[in-house]
Amino acid sequence: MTSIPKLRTPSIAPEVSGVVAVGAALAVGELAAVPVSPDASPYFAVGSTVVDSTPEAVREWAIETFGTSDKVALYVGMGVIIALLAAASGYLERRRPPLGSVIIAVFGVLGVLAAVNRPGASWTYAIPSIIAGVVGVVVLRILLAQLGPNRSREAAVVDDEPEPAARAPLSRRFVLTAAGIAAAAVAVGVVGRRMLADTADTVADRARLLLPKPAVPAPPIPPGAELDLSGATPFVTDNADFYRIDTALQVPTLTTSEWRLRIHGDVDKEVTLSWDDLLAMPMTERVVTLACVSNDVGGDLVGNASWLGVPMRAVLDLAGVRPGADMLLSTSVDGWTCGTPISALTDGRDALLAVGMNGSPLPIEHGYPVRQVVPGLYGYVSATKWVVDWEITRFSDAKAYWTTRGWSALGPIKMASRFDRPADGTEHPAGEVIIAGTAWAQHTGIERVEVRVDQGPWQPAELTTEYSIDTWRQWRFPWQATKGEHTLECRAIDKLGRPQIERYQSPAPDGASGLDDRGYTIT
Ligand SMILES: Nc1nc2c(c(=O)[nH]1)N[C@H]1C(S)=C(S)[C@@H](COP(=O)(O)O)O[C@H]1N2
Ligand SMILES: [Mo]
Repeated sequence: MTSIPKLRTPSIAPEVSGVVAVGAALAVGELAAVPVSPDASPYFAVGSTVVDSTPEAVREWAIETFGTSDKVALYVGMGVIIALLAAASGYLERRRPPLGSVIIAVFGVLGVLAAVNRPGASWTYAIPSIIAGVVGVVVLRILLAQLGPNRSREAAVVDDEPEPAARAPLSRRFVLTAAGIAAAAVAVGVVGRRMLADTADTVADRARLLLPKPAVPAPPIPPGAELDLSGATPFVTDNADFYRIDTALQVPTLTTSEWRLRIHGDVDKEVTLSWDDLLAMPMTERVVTLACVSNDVGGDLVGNASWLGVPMRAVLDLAGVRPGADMLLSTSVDGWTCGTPISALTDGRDALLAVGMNGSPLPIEHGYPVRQVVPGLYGYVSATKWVVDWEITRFSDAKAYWTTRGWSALGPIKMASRFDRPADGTEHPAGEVIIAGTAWAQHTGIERVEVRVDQGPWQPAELTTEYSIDTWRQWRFPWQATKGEHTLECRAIDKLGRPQIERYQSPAPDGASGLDDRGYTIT
């Protein structure tokens, strides 16, 4: 066996380890903040907190001294302080373990505290700092382990002078490991920072945006459309509660000035729309219930929102669809594709190229700045978010993302009804128990909802006021519950008199069918 060649020990190996470890931690913290928020980055959360809590006098002094580069000065200053503390943590971890690890862990805790206290932060803002702290400690230990045993520890206790022996011979492995980790950290940090900067631009763009008033506003929601019962589903789903489904690992970030929609294929003339072009067109506001094909019986991958946008038909007319074309193949900025029947965009229903959701610009994860919403079709064949390209084509010529993965090319939403309250498996005293739920039959409308107890006769539930055939409808069923274990089922009947399909089918390939049920114990 050949031994690893020993190099002469530079006296700064433990300090270098500390700096590399903390650098790697901060770099990973940047990347980990990407799916959360720019404000969740430990470095910037702490930096912003320092800025926000700086006394006015100090701030004025900083602005006077550094001018517009006051923030740069702050971050450089922070960098220097962090580097010194990082070096100290390496030194201490070598001589008094685990003191260095403790310092890094304290950094992590400060990051967590700063991040979760940023405006609008949720608990998820803590994650990047926690990951960063763990990475920092692990890297520090890996690097110091490469230095071999610290033969001076006992000696150091006796004689507090740093001993030459405290500097164990440095292996080539240490140099390679430290350099490798440092290089990886720089790469990870640069990528993370760039992605955060893109997100920050889009966040700022969205915050500045003022949406136009609709030329055609949505009819007001009658008070009777919503049940006033705890545990019942609100008629309009808050943006923060709206289900999110997409293939994007990293939410696409696109500003309004970057956005374009190119319309091509079987058209009379190719057209490219800019944001200003789109906003110059009259806007329509519509309340539409959106559902995911993956929503299983009783599931909650369905939501109802007020959308503001330009009718898709008006946009198609700018280019002119040639006869024979039957599919709109839309593509998002991240390359996801979706095939929508042109008939569903031109038959008079309120298909929108939407820019607003419940009175605000689209949330970034719901497609900012522009997405599609088509009543009656599952999201995978209609609701392209971050949409940038429309190709007019034919179903016989093109296949979209999910169709190539075995899902049906056409995806009309199947009628469904579900229980919302009380929760499954709960206990209630005998007597009246108010059961409530939701039902939808988009673009046909709900005529009736029925409930049966223990496979008995179907009994009518009370329906809330209908808003439109494109929105879900809440229902309630005052049940005279008797002692024992009971199973309740619900079903909807649409305006064409068709009952919901009772036979269970799982979501693939074209949406689930079957009856939702709940079990209750009545005492
Ligand atoms: N760009 C893009 N748009 C997309 C998807 C996607 O993966 N990428 N998923 C679709 C699916 S399957 C559904 S159900 C809806 C969900 O929209 P939401 O996340 O706003 O609720 O978006 C649709 N639009
Ligand atoms: Mo979906």
